[in-house]
Amino acid sequence: MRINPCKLLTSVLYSPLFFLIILLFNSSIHAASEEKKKPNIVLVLMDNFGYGEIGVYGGGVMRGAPTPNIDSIAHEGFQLTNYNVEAECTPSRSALMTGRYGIRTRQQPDGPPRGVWYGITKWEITLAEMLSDQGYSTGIFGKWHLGDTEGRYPTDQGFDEWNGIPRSSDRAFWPDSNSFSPGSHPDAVFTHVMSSFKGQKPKKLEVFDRAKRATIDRDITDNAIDFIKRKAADEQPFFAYLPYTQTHEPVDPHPDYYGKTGNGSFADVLAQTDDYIGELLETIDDLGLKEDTIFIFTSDNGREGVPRSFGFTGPWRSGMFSPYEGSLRVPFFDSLARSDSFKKSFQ
Ligand SMILES: [Ca+2]
Repeated sequence: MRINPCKLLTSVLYSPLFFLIILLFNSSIHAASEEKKKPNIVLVLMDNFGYGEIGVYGGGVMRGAPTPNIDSIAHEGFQLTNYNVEAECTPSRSALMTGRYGIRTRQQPDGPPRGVWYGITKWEITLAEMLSDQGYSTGIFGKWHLGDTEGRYPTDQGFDEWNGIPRSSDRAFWPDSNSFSPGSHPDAVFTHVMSSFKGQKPKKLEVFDRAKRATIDRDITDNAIDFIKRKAADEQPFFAYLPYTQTHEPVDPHPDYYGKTGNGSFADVLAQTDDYIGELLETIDDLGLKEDTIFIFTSDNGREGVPRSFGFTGPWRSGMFSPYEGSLRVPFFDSLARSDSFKKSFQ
């Protein structure tokens, strides 16, 4: 492992989820020590997704779409009611990946050229790197948002494979906008869906426009399921990170879900997401991995900060970008590996 103990100890460490994963990892190793198995980890990270969306937090049906599959994670494992993150996408994801305060990971530009400085500093030690050092296969399927230049893509920061978008979802507005001016600024370029393997330069796939926007979470689910099945066949412990995208603006449901709930696009995406989570849980169960897999569902920050936009923070004030709980207090579920032996290790 490439940890410098002095540097680590003297750093200010932050992300509660980062440490929870390490705690769960160690506890599950202990619980499964007789079998000498390492627990698989599936981490679903929602985007701009508030405290009040899921059924067990008072959302679900009240938000226009029941969420039985996501609720089931809380029923079988545990649910946190005061889990806190940072106020927007990049710092929150940076803290999650490194365990450090987002501001310490150098993800903010100091000035032009923006692209050179944008993203986690290359020498930061990520969760994916730590798990790789423990023999895990690591895959990210979805939105990275922690660097979009050479050396700062997910497969430069510890992940074995990636399929998704490097930046944020609002870039999907650009290709379909008649006010977009190509060449007006060096950064005025369309985002592409990208894919890469560790050690390779990422390939650009489709342009990330509104049509692609509506189907990308389906792709994320399919790619993650494919990854999980491949690693299960190889009996390889895995870390599957799924940063879903479609609850961030623009909220465009998949065509299969558009209008399905009759309660608007956000409810359609909520129903869609719950079905995708159901597919992931069913895949894990069908592969016989239920006892060996930690399944986490949470969000990078609360609802969209734009007042006209979608989302619900439950009883908490305001939304993302703010210092209030509507921004910082988000849903969190953990399956606790859904195994009796694992649960006993906490008793
Ligand atoms: Ca976000």
